[in-house]
Amino acid sequence: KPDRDWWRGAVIYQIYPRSFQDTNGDGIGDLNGITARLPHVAALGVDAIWISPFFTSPMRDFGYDVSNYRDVDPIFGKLEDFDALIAEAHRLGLRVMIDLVLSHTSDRHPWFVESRSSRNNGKADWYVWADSKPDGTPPNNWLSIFGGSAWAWDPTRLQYYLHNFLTSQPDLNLHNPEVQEALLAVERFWLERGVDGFRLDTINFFFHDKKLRDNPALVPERRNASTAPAVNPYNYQEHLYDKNQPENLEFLKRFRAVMDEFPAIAAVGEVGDSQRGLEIAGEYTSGGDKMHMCYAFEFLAPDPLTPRRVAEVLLDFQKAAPEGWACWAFSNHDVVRHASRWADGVSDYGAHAKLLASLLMSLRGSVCIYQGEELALPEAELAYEDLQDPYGIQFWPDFKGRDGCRTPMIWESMPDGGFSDAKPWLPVPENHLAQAVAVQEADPASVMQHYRRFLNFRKAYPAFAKGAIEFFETEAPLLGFLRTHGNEKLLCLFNMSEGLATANVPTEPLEPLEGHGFVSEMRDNTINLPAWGAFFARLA
Ligand code: TEU
Ligand code: CA
Repeated sequence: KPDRDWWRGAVIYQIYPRSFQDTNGDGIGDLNGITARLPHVAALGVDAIWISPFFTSPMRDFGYDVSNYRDVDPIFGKLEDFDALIAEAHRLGLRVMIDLVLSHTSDRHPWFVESRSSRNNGKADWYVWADSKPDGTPPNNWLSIFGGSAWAWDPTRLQYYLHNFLTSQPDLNLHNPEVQEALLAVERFWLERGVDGFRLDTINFFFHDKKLRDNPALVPERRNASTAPAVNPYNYQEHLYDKNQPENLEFLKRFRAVMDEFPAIAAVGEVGDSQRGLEIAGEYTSGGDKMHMCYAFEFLAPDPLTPRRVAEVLLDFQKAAPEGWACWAFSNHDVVRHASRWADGVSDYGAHAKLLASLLMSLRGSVCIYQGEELALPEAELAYEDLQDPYGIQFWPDFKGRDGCRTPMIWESMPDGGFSDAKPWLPVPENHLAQAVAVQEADPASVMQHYRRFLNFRKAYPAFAKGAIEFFETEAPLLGFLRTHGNEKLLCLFNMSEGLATANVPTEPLEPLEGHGFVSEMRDNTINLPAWGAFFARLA
């Protein structure tokens, strides 16, 4: 009988297909490359993979601009290659989640080509079109995340169209029921093809205010927990009308109803909002009739990861939605790799990476880990000439874009990292080579082996995946919490610093757990944690 609840507390491995493994010598990763490397992913002990978009695309935003939802881009392969990928993943016990980008399409999508061709064609209302203001300026003050107004002028319709991201990523008009039907048909297409779930891109951007009201003026203090760079004015606008609209709940329910026609499908929705992200994530995952999980941005932001911050974020989420379910991540294809982002004051990078991995996988919620994170890869330093990401090109040098976390995966310690025989689409940094999979495979003390060990340890105690969480009053650098599930009560302690730390824990009998890879010293109820140390025990 299918495990409908598999997603709760699942660990999902994110694959960025362009940079995982090239098999046909064009310098770009492909689906066959993913299939070939799945044993590495399975050996880590994760539950599922999420593959960033591989659909037909002009690649202005590297696949997040889709021009055909029902086919594989020739750069990545063919539909048959995807079928083979699923089959191999399932054989290895991995579920497959694909990344659907339903909020916008590419401007090359036939829907948009038709929509922009006149004001009265069959798809005229499939995108968000509006007249200019009398002085010719855009309909309102909404901003694009990637810079400038969220409106672009179309010289044929003599109207503006909405784009929350690039001008080549026009926003679909989900207020139009035909658009909703078309998107649900795409969902069904992939479910019938055998996927186990979805990562849904930018789900809080699906609807805009129909009256196109202006957002409030920019306020500098507004910025918080944002992954977008400070130089971007988008950060300082209060997004009342361009996203997060109430109509979204009904569409998410329709999307869920289709998933529920199939056994054991799950979706993680990406909620991009630096002001109300947790609240919205909670709303979208409550009630059991919308998203299963929401991907929140809190730990992707540059804010240092302190014990207090971890507790605050988890408690805020719990308060916003006691029934909700979050999916936490420290790194992804959009932000500076956390090994570098949180490197201030760190000298033992390996120990730091192991502690963070264990903390992430001990939190209440599901978890996404991003390719290369298991190797503790640092952010790649790229020259302007190497940049591919339009976002980085737009805001350089104040913001360097997203290429630094998208460089190729490192398999072997050789100049191309074992990624490709050709010149890779982004350079392989020389300082990544010593951290190759093959190198870490041979070293039992490596970060990669720690991910394996910890994932294996985590599986033995269901409280990690499903349990409630309760924080202790601990002082920095210590973070402590209890995970409780049925009779199982786990105490988790983390030393988030490079110095020694001492903790006094409850007087109940403690049974220290083993197999997680950390060593600490317990005398009575006093525990001495070494630098970046962790301690796990079962409470009687
Ligand atoms: O990201 C949504 C999003 O909000 C990001 O723009 C984020 O704020 C930014 O990248 C942080 O640097 C998703 C995808 O993850 C991203 O790769 C796409 O570019 C974007 O949607 C548009 O589809
Ligand atoms: Ca290739």
